[in-house]
Amino acid sequence: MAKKDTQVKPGNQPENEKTRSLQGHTADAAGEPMTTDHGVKINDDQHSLKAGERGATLLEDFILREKITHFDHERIPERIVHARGSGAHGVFKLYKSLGSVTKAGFLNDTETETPVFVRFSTVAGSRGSTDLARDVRGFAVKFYTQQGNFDLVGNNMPVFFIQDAMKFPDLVHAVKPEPDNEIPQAASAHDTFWDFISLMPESTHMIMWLMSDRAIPRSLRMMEGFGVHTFRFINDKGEASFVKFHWKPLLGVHSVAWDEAQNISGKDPDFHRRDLWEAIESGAFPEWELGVQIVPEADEFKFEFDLLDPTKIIPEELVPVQRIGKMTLNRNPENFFAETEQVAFHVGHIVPGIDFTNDPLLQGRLFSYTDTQLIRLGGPNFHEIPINRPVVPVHNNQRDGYMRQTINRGKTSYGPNSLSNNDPQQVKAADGGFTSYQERIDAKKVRARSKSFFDHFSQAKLFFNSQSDPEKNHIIDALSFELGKVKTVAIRQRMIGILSLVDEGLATQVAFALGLKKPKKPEQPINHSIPADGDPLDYQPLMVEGKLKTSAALSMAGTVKNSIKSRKIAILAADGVDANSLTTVKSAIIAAGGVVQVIAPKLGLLVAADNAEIPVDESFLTAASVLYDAVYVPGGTNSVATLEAEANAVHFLNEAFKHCKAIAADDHAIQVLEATYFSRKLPEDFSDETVLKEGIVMGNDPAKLAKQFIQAIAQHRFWEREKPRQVPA
Ligand code: HDD
Repeated sequence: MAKKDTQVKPGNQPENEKTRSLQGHTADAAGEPMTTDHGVKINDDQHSLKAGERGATLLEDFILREKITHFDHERIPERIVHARGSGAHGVFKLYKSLGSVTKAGFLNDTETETPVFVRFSTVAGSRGSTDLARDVRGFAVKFYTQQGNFDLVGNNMPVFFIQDAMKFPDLVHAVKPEPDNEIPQAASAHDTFWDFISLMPESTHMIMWLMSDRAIPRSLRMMEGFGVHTFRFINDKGEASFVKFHWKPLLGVHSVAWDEAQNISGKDPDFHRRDLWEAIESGAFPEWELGVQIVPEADEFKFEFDLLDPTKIIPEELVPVQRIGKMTLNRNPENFFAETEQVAFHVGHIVPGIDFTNDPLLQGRLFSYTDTQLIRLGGPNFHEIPINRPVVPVHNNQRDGYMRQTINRGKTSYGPNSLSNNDPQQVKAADGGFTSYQERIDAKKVRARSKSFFDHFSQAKLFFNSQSDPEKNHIIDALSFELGKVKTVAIRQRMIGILSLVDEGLATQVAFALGLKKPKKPEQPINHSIPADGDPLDYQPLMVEGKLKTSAALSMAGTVKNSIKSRKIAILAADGVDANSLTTVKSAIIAAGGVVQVIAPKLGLLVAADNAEIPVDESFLTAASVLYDAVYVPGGTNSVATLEAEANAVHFLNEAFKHCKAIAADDHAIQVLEATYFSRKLPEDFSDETVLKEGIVMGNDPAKLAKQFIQAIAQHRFWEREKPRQVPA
């Protein structure tokens, strides 16, 4: 058993059973001679073999041919969805045993540390697209358990666009760049997506999530994860219960502003990937608690919605989330392609103790994931790629195929056999052999959807009504932006009709932004998922008034706001800066776990007023306020005079204000703030209370100022500041 397997390596990157198993496949060229792929030492890798110095290149040049051929074949097809992703290794540790509901070993033994590999992703964009697209984020976790691999292939939103896998290719075709001109990249703001959505009322709940700030996370480390479907837990008596999986980030759930997201896409399209990488390199290991909502099988029909419908959540008020363990990501991959690109997740990778339900979206996924790996990774042996191998031995009668690595010994590759003692042997259920849950089925074969799936609006309303005012405004803005990019007015109008079934105010405000008439509530939205012989009246959505009006867990407003760990803070300075004013605040932020960068007109060293030399991390040319969580301006007469006259410094502050970030300045730097747009809006006092409300700190005592600033940064954003919406930045 892999007990307490973690050892800290230099660079804070611990090893575990899985990372050690990968070591057997690594290569390190340090100090080694260069060879061909076949081990022949190479004398000249810089020149091709020619007939004379100016002569034609010779076909016999096997070194040239090998180098170019390998290069020509370097790329594999990118994932059809979730192409852009970032991965990390880590461990999962259980807090309390779930033995009464599941026999899954890694959910029973609190001593075991289970190695994991996680890949986060955006959905629509290509491999090289920006991290900050408005999109769902994939949250896929591979647990390398002692009973084989369990993959929890989820998203950062708990519901999905469609109820049946049959519609997945339509959804993806609609959201991907349009087929004639391949525009736009990594964006849902275009006609085909909204055409499809406006004809698919079942996607309304998901659209509320997608238009919320959940779609533009501050960091991959600050988002929730969800298994989405209802799965089954099975205990050692063969009894089943339903389960929904959640990941709760210990840093809280935080997002950026849309204007900020769009700017980050230009300034640093790798923003999330870099953030994850740097956090792990610096030892600020990202952590999530695994949560479960468990529903006894007997309660299957006690809800207003169908547990099998993937467009529904189970509100936490109805079934609380039990936090049962913690995942820590503590090691970056060594090679992006070998690990993050070649990792193959599959909702069908389950272990004894976990089983599927009949959610029709889940059922279709069970086919799709192996199928896609066959084309993406080139054949049936993708499980042998080091990142995909379980940490337990693999024995069966599967053989051969492209790129087979295993050298299976012996004469037999069939069963039953008498020549090899009938090995490999099947395993009794009591000894850990997988047996499927014996669900009773007595049904006619039909192409149909259950009427219990026909309420498309009550949870969309629940989500919208649970948002804080700034969050509601962001949803209105997002819809106005997205539909504003749609060229076909009829599509915009149709969407307004759908929105009016969620909230009249929402629909009215979006209609206003689009210059459309106040929406007329459609009597019944037409559901276009109707079979050729179906009667449209049989397919109309049901208008259900949900009993629960709001659910606190759906808003990000109440999330954890007690830490600035790994937050990035900019200090703007120039020659002549007051070293005490700078270093006191810098040291306090670092002590609180924040990351500080000094930004100056040029790179190199700053000479402080007392002649101390202070290293510069970024110049105004390479940095941008959107890449930071907060900004501080220290005192020092010459530094302040330079910054006041530096348009980039003033812009930096204006933008930080516009994006509702914490801003601090030494009293002696007041003239820099006076050069900003928001000088008219500076608070009248800097009491703790005002600072926590306004997010702006000033003072002449750097230690006190640092304390207040740190509290303000922990609040993440001061969204109330957006109200005037007039800041030019
Ligand atoms: Fe999927 C990839 C999550 C529905 C078919 N999906 C993929 C990834 C995630 C999800 C996180 C990326 C895995 C990685 O990092 O390699 N998918 C979801 C969730 C869904 C969902 C949470 C709904 C609840 N997916 C879904 C359906 C189908 C697919 C209904 C097809 C019927 N998904 C795929 C795929 C992908 C994939 C085409 C592309 C790359 C891959 O599988 O490995 O098979």
